[in-house]
Amino acid sequence: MERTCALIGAPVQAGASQPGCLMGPASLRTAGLAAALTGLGWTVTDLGDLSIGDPQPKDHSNGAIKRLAETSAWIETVEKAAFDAAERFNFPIFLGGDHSMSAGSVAGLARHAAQGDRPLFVLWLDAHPDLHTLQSTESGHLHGTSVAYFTGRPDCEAYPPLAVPVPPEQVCFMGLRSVDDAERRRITSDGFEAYDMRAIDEMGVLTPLRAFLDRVVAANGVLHVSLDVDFLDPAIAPAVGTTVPGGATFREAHLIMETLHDSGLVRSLDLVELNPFLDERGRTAELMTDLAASLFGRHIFDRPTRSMR
Ligand code: 5AB
Ligand code: MN
Ligand code: MN
Ligand code: MN
Repeated sequence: MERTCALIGAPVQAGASQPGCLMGPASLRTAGLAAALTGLGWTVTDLGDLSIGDPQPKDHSNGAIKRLAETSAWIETVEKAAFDAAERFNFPIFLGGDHSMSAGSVAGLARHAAQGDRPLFVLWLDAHPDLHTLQSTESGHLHGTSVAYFTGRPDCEAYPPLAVPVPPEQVCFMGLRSVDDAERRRITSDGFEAYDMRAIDEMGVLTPLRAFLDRVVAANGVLHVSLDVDFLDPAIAPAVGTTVPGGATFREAHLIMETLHDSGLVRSLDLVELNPFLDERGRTAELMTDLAASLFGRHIFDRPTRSMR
């Protein structure tokens, strides 16, 4: 099987609570992401960084919202880039950038998957569910709205029109530990699969992950993984503006990636929210790179794996 991978940088930080994510793609490249994947037998093409023009400011009835025009322009640009990359490569990796980037990457990938008549499933590894609409966000930081957008919730109309929404039943959250009231209500009412950190403490990561992967297989789906730095415990991943204590450990995170690799279901990945200004000697960038390598098949001993399906 051909193993072509594309790196697409999206240095967006308009959606974040503080500046710095702009440097995320450069930091992941510096950590050696391309070489790590090449070493695992993949042909890696670095498509460089996307950019947006200078969008006209947009007003919104929710006065808390910050930098709507820029975020919208990024979503539109990343959506197109994601569709194109999925067309040309077996495995696109999107280098954020704050998590608003994923509103675009998931939307573009869902449009591409629909063209091949396969449902797109999304594994959202994050302390937060990012389920605010443009009405419900109180902070106004738009990195907290991506999932609401790509699942087609109302009150996201100021964003670009969405071609193919991802049904909430096709989204699985793991690692939740900071959930706002409006988000909590949506998780229960809309049928998202959600595992908070207590569930992971009680069950470990494999039981919930396998339950979700079984559903992807049953639906003949393809899987996208969106990895927010704050999924990880801040003690091992300090380079993020939204640290929440009690996150995933080093081995929990690697075991998820190793299991995802063995499933053969994953077709695309977001590495988001890395803020290199807050890093310590590059350790968070290196950890994110190593986690990507585990997803691409780095392992200690051989085990039976499935080829991409
Ligand atoms: B991230 C919060 N829910 O709306 C908000 O890091 C945090 O992409 C959003 O997961 C965090 O501001 C967004 C309090
Ligand atoms: Mn195609
Ligand atoms: Mn997030
Ligand atoms: Mn988060």
